[in-house]
Amino acid sequence: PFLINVINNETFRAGKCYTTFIEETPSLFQLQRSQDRATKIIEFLGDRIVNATGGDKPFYENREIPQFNEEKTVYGARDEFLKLGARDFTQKILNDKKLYVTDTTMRDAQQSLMATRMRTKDLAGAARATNAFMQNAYSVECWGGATFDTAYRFLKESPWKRLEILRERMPNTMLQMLLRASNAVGYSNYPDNVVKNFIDVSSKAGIDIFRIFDSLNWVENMKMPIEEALKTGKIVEGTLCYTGDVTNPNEKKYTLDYYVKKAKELEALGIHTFCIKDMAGLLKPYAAKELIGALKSELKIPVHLHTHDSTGNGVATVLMAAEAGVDIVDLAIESMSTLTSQPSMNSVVAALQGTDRDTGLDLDELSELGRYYGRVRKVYKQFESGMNAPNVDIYKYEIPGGQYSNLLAQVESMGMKNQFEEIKELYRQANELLGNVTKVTPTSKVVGDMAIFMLKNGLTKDNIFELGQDLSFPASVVDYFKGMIGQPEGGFNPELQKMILKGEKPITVRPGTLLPDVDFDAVKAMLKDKYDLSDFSDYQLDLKAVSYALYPKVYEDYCEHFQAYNDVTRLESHVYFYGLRRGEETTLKIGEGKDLLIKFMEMSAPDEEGKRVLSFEINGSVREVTVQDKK
Ligand code: 3PY
Ligand code: ZN
Repeated sequence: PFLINVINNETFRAGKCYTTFIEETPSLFQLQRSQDRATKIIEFLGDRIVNATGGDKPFYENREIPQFNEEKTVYGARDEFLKLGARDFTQKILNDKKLYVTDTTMRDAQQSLMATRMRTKDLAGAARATNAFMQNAYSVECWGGATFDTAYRFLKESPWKRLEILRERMPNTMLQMLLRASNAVGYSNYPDNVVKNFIDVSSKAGIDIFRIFDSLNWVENMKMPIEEALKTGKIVEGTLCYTGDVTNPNEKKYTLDYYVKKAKELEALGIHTFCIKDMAGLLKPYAAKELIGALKSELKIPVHLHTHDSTGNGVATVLMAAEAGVDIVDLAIESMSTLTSQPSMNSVVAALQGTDRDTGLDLDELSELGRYYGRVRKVYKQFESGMNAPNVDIYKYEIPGGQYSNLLAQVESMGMKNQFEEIKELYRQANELLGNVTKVTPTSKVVGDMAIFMLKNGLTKDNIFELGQDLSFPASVVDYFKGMIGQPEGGFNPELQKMILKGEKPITVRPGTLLPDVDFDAVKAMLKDKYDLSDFSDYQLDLKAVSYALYPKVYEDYCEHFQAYNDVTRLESHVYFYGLRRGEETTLKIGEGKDLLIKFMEMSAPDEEGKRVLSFEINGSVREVTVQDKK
């Protein structure tokens, strides 16, 4: 009976793949719409039930979203920003005593704790309450960094749709994103026109604050994105990554002078605020006091501090920075804080209550949000790093929080679990060989790849010139030495560069100047041709073209998934990751006033080809699907 369905619709078969497609082309779907949706969804669920991995499957039913007083008028930082504009607003906060807070829960906290797997549905559940509770805060970091590609890649959802939903639910809140300068939200340099286009459409899609950093603190790489972001009228935060230790008398490179000099270079480019991005949690409390003190006395714009709590010193660092006059700090809601994440917002808010740096945030409200995230977090258990205590080794190895767990997983998958101590030491040595760089996406990956390569090939910093001559080094390491990420402070080790490049000539200019522009008209024409996008506006086409330009394969995989299974974003998260348990029901809203009640009934044993038959009840009638058991 469901032969005449979406799958067999010619237009659809040609490749329609957008989450709003069905809503926007109702004529195609009127008749078979719910039946088609049901078929696709149970095919998706069947696959998850049979093939999902991840050990103990956590379940989270009875979604309870945080409560807040919906009657109360909210006047947030965004209202003030819209009234005053970027320059006047940021200059005004310079005069405020209160410590402004950025809530990182929706971006960096979930990126650092659970491999960026938090789905839009769970973020959206917190959004309205966040908008109300953060009215005295500075911003909510909710987009950019790794969230862009992981949304498509692992969650099969559109990051643009996420931004649209969050924008709509947080109208009074400044939405902040992390931009990796010429790497945009990717892992390598993009042509200039891709970066420019991305900034332009992100601004139109609702971003208020662009935090822009370069993984080598190479100002040359940051100029163009900063200039472009300034053109949007939004707030532009120039950022330097922190490494080393400014209080170490032996520190020769990453000294107070280094940071102050570069911060002033960024200030001269016209940024509105300046940020120290301590991605590995290396900024010790007394170092924070010195560094923030120096920056505050030299800069005429607000200073923002971003740190991680991997060493357990995060709250102390933030409080010392507050003492030294920092204007804004990044913190995460309690149940999503500490360890590889940001220090706890609740702790800092409590610590400063009644002082002249009181944040103006309410602890009961933060607890309400904390309880929500605490419930949601359980579903993501399989993506957590397993780090359950702070670790001051991080000061020695300088491994960013998110990478620490990744490296552990990589070493485990190579069957070398008991060599984790060795890999940490090799990471330290690899960093030295690469010229003692700031380690953050993508340079952190280069150092990590080099360390793994050294482990596999028995290399150390002492024997690498002897044993490394005939080896071909990982692509990321070769690219780094070619200058394709940029120029490191102090330059490359020439001997190592020669050995790794094997005769290839490195570049010394900004890589973006050498990459040919992407022809966006051609991309749009190709997408239109392939996916028949006649129903979409120019703006929507721009978003799709930028996604394709950044991640062609990941984006098309997402499109194919959409074709096969339709929109999976409305499923509850445990259902999305694991399917349903036998006898479990889920309600799926498929349109205004249209719900599907889906119940998983039975599953057969696999036949000789490994196929299982699963039966579901959908709004009372039984349907079966056959699923290949891939386990
Ligand atoms: C990112 O680039 O995603 C980061 O969070 C870097 O710290
Ligand atoms: Zn971070």
